[in-house]
Amino acid sequence: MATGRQLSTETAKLIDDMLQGNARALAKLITIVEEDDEEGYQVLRHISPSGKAHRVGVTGPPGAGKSTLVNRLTSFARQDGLRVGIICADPSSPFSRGAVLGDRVRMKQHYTDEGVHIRSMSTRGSLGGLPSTVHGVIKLMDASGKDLILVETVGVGQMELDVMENVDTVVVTLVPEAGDDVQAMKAGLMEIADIFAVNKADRSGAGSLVVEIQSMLNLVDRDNCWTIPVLATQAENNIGVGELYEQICHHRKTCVDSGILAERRARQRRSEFTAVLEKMVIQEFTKAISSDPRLSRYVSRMSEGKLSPYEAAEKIFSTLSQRESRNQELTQP
Ligand SMILES: Nc1nc2c(ncn2[C@@H]2O[C@H](COP(=O)(O)OP(=O)(O)OP(=O)(O)O)[C@@H](O)[C@H]2O)c(=O)[nH]1
Ligand SMILES: [Mg+2]
Repeated sequence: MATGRQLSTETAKLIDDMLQGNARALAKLITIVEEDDEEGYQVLRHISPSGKAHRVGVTGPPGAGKSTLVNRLTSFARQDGLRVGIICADPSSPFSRGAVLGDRVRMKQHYTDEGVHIRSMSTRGSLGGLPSTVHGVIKLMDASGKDLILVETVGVGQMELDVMENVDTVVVTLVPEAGDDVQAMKAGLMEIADIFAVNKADRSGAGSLVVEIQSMLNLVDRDNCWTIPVLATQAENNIGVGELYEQICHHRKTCVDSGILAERRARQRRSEFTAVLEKMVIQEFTKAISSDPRLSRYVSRMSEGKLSPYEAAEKIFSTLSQRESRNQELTQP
């Protein structure tokens, strides 16, 4: 990571265009950030997101109706005059095969709306969820002036935690018939949900699931300034989605007023800082190791099992630290 490097003129122009509201420039910048290389790093370094956008995660089991809900929520937000960014997980996971095509159909009306930017992201690299670059994409959408950013994830496992790291409000979508899967996921979902939507409430069992979640919530100790609502929705028929939209806005306001949003943002900044630092350190070390036969030898001996990974890392770390302090002594007047 050559931190001193400047942006290429071409990318600098894209950033200018994006700030003027150019959707193609935003799309291109997202691609650059998704690549997760030097240029992507430079883009994220040069943009300054306002942090104004409300980031909402919509998560839940495959096929729960998340995209249909996102589509409906987008319509409500557009009626309020908000500019919307949508990020959805690409169907490289076996759960959501064909989702992109499906999402295109479900979100058809918004594809031609200039106030809406829809982006599917590949799930490569992270199990079942969005890649780590999702945070960068959220920042780009924020910098481009979106007021609401909806992030849809297929919520199984580690994913919910990733979503929570990057958003302000988490909507967990469940369906009546999900049965045992839901049972297994519930404990984890209780921890992260700010709002529950029991979707497909046109089917039987929705009412009892709402009651069940409410009684489970009574046992969980969460922020006392926010009571987690459990709503029955029918995304398909646009029933209950208006109330969900209102609760999302209400949650935002509560978080701002109580200082919870500031806390969440501080946590997000810390984790971003750690991630950037980790990446820099690893890149610097990798470069130093490959250009120094003595250090490379530690790595080979470690691979051969002659040195433990701990010993190899310690030896390399102390060699490089000593070298750094010698350099500092030499450069001191
Ligand atoms: N009966 C009923 N079907 C619904 C409702 N909402 C969505 N669906 C249907 O459920 C199916 C899945 O909807 P999606 O919105 O693609 O669900 P998803 O959670 O985004 O799915 P993945 O992204 O593949 O995990 C579609 O056929 C929808 O038409 C609802 O309220 N009731
Ligand atoms: Mg979907």
